[in-house]
Amino acid sequence: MLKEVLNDSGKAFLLGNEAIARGALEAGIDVFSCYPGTPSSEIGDTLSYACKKLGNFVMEYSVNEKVAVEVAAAAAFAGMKGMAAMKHVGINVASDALFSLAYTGVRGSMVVVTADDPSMHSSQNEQDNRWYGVSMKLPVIEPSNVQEAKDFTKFCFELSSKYEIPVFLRTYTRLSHSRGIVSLSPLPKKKFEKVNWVSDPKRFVVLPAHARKLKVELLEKIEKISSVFSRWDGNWIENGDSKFGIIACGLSYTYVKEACENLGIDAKILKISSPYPIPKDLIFDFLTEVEEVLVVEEVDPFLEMQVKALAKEEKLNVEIHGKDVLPSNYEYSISIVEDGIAKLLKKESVRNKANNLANLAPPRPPIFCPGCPHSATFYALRKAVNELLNEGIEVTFTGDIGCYTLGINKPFSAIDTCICMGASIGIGCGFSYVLKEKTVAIIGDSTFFHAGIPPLINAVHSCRDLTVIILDNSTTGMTGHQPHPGTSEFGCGEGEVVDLKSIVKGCGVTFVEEVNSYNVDKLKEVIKKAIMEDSVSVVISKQKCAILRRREAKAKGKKLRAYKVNNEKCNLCMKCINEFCCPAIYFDGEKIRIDPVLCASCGVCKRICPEGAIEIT
Ligand SMILES: Cc1ncc(C[n+]2csc(CCOP(=O)(O)OP(=O)(O)O)c2C)c(N)n1
Repeated sequence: MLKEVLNDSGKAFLLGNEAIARGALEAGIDVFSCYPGTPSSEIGDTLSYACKKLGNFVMEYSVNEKVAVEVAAAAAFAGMKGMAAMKHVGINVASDALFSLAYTGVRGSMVVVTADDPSMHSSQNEQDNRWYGVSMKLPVIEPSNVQEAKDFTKFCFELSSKYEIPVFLRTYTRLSHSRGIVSLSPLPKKKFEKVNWVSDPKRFVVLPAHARKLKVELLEKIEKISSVFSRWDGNWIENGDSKFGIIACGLSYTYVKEACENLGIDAKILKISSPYPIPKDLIFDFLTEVEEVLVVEEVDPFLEMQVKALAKEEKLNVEIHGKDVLPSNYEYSISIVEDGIAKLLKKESVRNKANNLANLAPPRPPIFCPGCPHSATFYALRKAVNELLNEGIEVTFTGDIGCYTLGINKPFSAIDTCICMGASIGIGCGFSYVLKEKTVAIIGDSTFFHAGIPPLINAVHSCRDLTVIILDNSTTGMTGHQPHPGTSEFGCGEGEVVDLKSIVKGCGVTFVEEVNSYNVDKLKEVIKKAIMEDSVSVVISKQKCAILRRREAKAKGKKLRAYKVNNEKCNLCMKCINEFCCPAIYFDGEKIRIDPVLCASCGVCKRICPEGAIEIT
């Protein structure tokens, strides 16, 4: 629980992400920065809470992951303790800084949390960020339970400080979002105090001449760390009674334990919590004691390849398996691991039935919330493009990542592409070169600040014919309502609000109009006008996220007044259901009704009803 994160000692029932935050607090963190993204977001939300309560460290929700890493790195350059957290794809954004940070190293300590998402519960891809460890030459630590999540975070700070190197802590959805009882250590009594900068350009200015020397030092550091990992108690061997061994990493370790029990086998197990650099000596010892080994790890054969390479290098006579009997995609489960082991040992798998029961749950695809301003924007957009289509003007939609990606669904069908944050405008620039249709790029406010500004400048500079609709709901909605530069908070206090419209104008856009999203008639007209422009046009569709409106009303003791249908006037044309699709409006078989509990009082249904049959209660 959030409050328990600040307990002085004893035990607490924590979410994996809360445990990571607690680990950072126990380590005495000075500066924390993040950009939200599932499954990492609660690390930032917990440290934002802790920062306001403790006041002995600083934190910010940065504009994007690259900036987050740079902010934390600056603290570590100055001899302090910095940590940055993000989802796996955030590391792609931050990677430019990270590759060179590996060279400079740090004076204090720096931990970078990468939250991977096997099975893509809430992500556009399933990239395995352990590879970043190899290519950047940065250590990767991977916990397998909530206690380890806390303890290993602390360990990452210690390792980073000792070897003056940034360290990755790799978590993943199933750990970040599960709860467990965690034994706490006391929080250090510390103050936050500024320090003086000690200049060392040979280290912190990566000119080629400096970088060449730093690269050699980096290789030496990583070699040393590999031997440290062979002695670290986060990696260990469990002796079994057979010549069959299993090497397991992360959550797979816990699956392996149960799968072996279910199958009644007593395998030797090597638990690896440092997938990079691998503890070579420990793995060597393990391989010499077995004849056949199965490497169990989610997603890529990352350890498997390294173990095979080591066995070949050392000319060991051992058969190594992994992805030949286990899948390279999606999360594992006890039954998947059990099947893999059984297949290899030619045993009958005693399948765990829980997974099959999960399949019985009815599918519940995500939908816009009642009163979501994005529904109103997509309603107006769909109306606008239908009217333009009648005039022979066709439109393509480039989408972006956020709640508004749901505009892909019927009846709006207004997302043709979605790749990564900011790509709506970048792909829109490209489409405007090659497509006959007009292009509309749809992007959220947080996403615009994160990655939308450079492509907008690009569009203006290269004279593109492109309409950009910025959906400004004054929050980073999809990840849990974190602040962004367009809002008044920055994580640890009140900040300066950066005006979206001024930025758009500052990028050189001359057609910029801001419209209340709920004013669907005006919005439709403005969108049509914007699309008909032959240059870059920007429409800012502005209205606070309905969940926040509801919360604010509640906090002020105000009750939102629900709308209702006057069934005398309603002629069952179904436009409110078929064209607007508000989850609060339904047809009960005879009449259209509005669920007063769900209604968020946006009033859009009243505006669009041709019969004037919707009234405020
Ligand atoms: C590089 C990267 N970082 C973070 C995320 C997680 N993420 C998905 S959408 C989004 C922002 C959503 O906010 P906004 O653009 O304001 O749209 P809203 O959800 O409020 O409609 C974030 C942070 C991501 N997909 N990629």
